[in-house]
Amino acid sequence: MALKNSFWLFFLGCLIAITLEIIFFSPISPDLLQLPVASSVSVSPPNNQLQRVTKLGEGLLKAPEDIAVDENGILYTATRDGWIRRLHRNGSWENWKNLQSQGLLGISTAKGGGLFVCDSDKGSLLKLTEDGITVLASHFDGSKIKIADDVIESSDGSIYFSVASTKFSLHNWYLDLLEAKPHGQLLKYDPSTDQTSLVLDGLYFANGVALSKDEDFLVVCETFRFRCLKYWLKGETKGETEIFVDNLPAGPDNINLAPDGSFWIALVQIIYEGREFVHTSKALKHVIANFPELVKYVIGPTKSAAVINVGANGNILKRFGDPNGTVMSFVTSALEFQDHLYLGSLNTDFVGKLPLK
Ligand SMILES: [Ca+2]
Ligand SMILES: [Ca+2]
Repeated sequence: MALKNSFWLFFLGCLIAITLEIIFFSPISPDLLQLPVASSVSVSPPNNQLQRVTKLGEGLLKAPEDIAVDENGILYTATRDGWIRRLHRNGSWENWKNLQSQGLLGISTAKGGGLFVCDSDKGSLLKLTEDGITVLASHFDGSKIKIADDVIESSDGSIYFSVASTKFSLHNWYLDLLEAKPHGQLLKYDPSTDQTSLVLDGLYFANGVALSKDEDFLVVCETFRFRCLKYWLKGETKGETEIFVDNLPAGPDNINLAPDGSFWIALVQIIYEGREFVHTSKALKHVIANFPELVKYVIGPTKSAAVINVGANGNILKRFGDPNGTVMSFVTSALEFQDHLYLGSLNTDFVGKLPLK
């Protein structure tokens, strides 16, 4: 009997020691994730519209996360092998600039020509022109920028860019999701002073940024809160923030202004269906954060793809999808240009082109 008791004491002791070890040496101090409310998810029924894309640059483009088109109709994309590649009007692809990075994310065209690029590997905001590459911002508030995520230039010359996380880097982005705390920021780079300032703090994985047609507000998407915020730049509410669209069926990634003043938002399914319970248990979060080999069983990217069209008032107007990722999966960006939607993805080797009419 004494032997049996001492076994159980030993077993209990080990269990307590392991638990304490997991909690005290955990790389995260988690909160519970606020999952979207199921009832507001059904915007319009899921469909297979994204399966109608034609594939541009197939085999050449390794995970083209974001897309931009300049005033001459030249299409740019940043790929996982560090290249900025561009598609000329005659259909030929050009390897334009190599940035020696495996973490190129959001891009957007510069008004006087050139391209802004977020390099999450080096943690910097870059400007590329025919003449060369300039680092606009690499530090903020005394710290190295981590996941520079997306960028947009306003007519007054200000360059707004998002930082997904100030705590974690891109290769362990899943820890930011498990921690479920708002480590994201919206920053503003002023080229006239070469200074970077804080616009918004406390964002849940700040991702896509876009300006409204009149530039009276800016939208910034919070991937891990399943919503996008509206930040007023003009008018009586200047400087105030409100919810633009929330309870999205998946995490919003890049956002682009459409010619009619609406927005295209790519939604990424990062949480596996049926595994939501992990995100509402701090204990399970600690276990997964300590054993990264478990991550692939609970956190995506999953195969499904979805993009939504949202009016300037925040109403969801259209939804295109490829629910099983048959043709396009993990779509991260949707850009409308001349009656077509151009789609970027972290899971394809092409840019999708979808006719809208
Ligand atoms: Ca962009
Ligand atoms: Ca992004």
